[in-house]
Amino acid sequence: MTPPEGIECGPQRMVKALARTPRSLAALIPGALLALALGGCSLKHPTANLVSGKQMFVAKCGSCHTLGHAGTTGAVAQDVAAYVGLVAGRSGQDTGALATAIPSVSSKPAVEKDGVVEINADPTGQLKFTAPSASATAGKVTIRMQNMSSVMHDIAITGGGVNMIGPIVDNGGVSTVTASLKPGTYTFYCSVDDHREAGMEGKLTVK
Ligand SMILES: [Cu+2]
Repeated sequence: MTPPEGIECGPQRMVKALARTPRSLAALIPGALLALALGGCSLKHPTANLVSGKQMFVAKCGSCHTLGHAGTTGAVAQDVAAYVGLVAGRSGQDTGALATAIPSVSSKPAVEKDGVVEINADPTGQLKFTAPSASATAGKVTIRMQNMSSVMHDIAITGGGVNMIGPIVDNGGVSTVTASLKPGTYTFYCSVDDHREAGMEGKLTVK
């Protein structure tokens, strides 16, 4: 069967791709080639909808990452594609260099000091706050969130009739909300996209 226009495959293509690949990526290549070999040249994939994947790549990633096949312009996406191709069909967790590629940021409950609770965004860009939970004394409380990453976040609080959302910030920006809080349990979260669902939320206990 001849592959559809725009889709290259076969051993020669793989050798060419390997020759162009930076040495740092070489370790990823056997797995990526295996995935290609298993996937053949068709658009069928055992676990993913490739058409939907391309549409989402162009809509959400294409402004920053080049992928010739998708016709997008920006910085090179080969590394991203190689990683995703390697792990997409696999279960379990990354091992070796990949396991430690994203540094884990210390995460401990935030405690209010002089009316301010500091809950920062994960500086590596993960959808996490640096505190999984927080506590404060009743009264005027400011939640201060600094975001050193390039992923846009805000800080928001909800509960007990309080609903406040701070400004969206990135690259070192600070987002704050200030509210008069009675004793009780509140939820702090990031309201950007689906960050809250992804894990950017926690409980604020006020006593
Ligand atoms: Cu966020």
